[in-house]
Amino acid sequence: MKRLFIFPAVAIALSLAACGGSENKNTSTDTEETSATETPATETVPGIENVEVSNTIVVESNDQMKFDKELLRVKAGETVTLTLKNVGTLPKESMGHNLIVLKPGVDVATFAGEATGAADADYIPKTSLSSIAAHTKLLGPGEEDKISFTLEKGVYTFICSFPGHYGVMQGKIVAE
Ligand SMILES: [Cu+2]
Repeated sequence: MKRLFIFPAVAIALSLAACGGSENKNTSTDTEETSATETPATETVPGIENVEVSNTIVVESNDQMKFDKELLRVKAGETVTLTLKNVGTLPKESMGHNLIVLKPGVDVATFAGEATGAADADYIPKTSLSSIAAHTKLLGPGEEDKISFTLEKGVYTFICSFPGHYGVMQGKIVAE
């Protein structure tokens, strides 16, 4: 309940700040504690120690909007062969799947938003090609696609870019 009473005070403080008023003697101290420290460059991926290193990967996708693997571990600098299978039966137009490996540091939500607008390009947004390390084509039921690529050391996020899927269809590839 306290929040309800604090709120108007914050609103007043904000409006004073917005006006650039000279009477800012009560400058709030609570803004200072929000200075977050950046996460370290080497991301740790919980559970990756239980995954075998393999550069030959088969991932299944299904009508439940799921990948059957969410953690992959590969040798950096060597060719990775990845096969994506769509083992579902629903039509491609409503339950198509692909697998896109994003470069480290790419904002997943932003990328997925761009992809949603790229229906005519199988949800591979031409405006964001520089964010993509590798990708399969968009698969309908019973289809599969095999791709080869090489990753430098790092942690990569992979997603399905079909609209609405990336939230649950995503995982990590650790190249080491
Ligand atoms: Cu999908």
